[in-house]
Amino acid sequence: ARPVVAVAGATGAVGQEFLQVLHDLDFPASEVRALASARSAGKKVSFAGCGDVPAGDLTVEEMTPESFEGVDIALFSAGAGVSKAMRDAVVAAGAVMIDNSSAFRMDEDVPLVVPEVNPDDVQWHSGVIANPNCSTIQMVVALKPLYDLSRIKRVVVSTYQAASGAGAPAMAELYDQTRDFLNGTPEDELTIKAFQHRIAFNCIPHIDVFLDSGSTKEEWKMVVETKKILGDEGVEVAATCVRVPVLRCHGESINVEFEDEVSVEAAREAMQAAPGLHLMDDPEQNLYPMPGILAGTDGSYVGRLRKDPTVEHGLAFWNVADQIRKGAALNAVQIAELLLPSK
Ligand code: A2P
Ligand code: 11C
Repeated sequence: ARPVVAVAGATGAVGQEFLQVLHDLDFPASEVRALASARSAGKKVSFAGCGDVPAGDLTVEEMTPESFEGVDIALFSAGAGVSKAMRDAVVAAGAVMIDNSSAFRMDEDVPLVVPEVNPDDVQWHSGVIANPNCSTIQMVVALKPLYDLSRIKRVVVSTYQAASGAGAPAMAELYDQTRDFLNGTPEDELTIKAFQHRIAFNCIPHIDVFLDSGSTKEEWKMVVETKKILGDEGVEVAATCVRVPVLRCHGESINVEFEDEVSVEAAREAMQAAPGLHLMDDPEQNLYPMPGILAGTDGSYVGRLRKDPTVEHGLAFWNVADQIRKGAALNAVQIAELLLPSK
């Protein structure tokens, strides 16, 4: 029988995108359930249809442990606390939880999967498969073909992360604050809720909480998740994560140091052939990936590929992806595809 799919957090930024991606990939579902908090119960969310499910509004149901009876695949993006609270009910119902939150990513019995990089890891799940952090996903899609040319010793990455990474309300805050700022609203009257500071016309080097090490948790995630996905604890990652006033698409400046020589030409060829990765790299035509032209796209895009002459075997490049699609919803639905019987 075709799977029953639950979308947990269906009213959120990623939840809405789950519904869009289920349609875009025509996921072969027999039923799709939209779940959110009690606040949204009874609301309608529009759905373009997939599999046996026709296009039409879905009525949002309050998420409770009973919501998962009869469900085969539960796509979660309702926050780590909700994932933790619902895990047992989902697994007891016999469903597989594909969780976009950070709740279980580093658990030993939970695979952390990017289908272009480590698809086989889905096989050892015990009810939960974790979707990595968005900034990690787009980077490892770009690193994998390079890693296959030579082991990677060290990655230095600085991110330029879109407001929507912090959810739909954060995206609205950037929009409204920019308008209010331009209208002359005094600084102390601007609404600042989603971030620690004004995001309009600003950059904030602070995503998630600070750790004792001095790094943020977002930076730590890029370090530990990259090692787990590549299956190599020896890959060192130094990350600095910055929020920028962009609505959608994270940008990343990435420097890679290899064990062996990797020429720009060899890297270009390997990246061109890699699944889910697109080269957009023609400086003479001013062509390189940018958030302003890539919102809504599915791939991880690379440009500005060049030698890093400051280390023995080094490359540098610039990477952009729509972090709500490849960084969250699309990656999760691609994981669900790996679970289909024909795959
Ligand atoms: P709701 O809209 O009813 O609050 P975002 O990441 O864009 O902020 O979205 C978060 C998603 O998680 C929303 O769909 C939200 O539903 C849902 N959510 C938040 N808290 C809960 C909860 N306690 N139980 C179920 N769903 C929740
Ligand atoms: C951001 N990367 O841009 C975060 C959002 O661990 O899934 C996703 C956090 C996570 O704010």
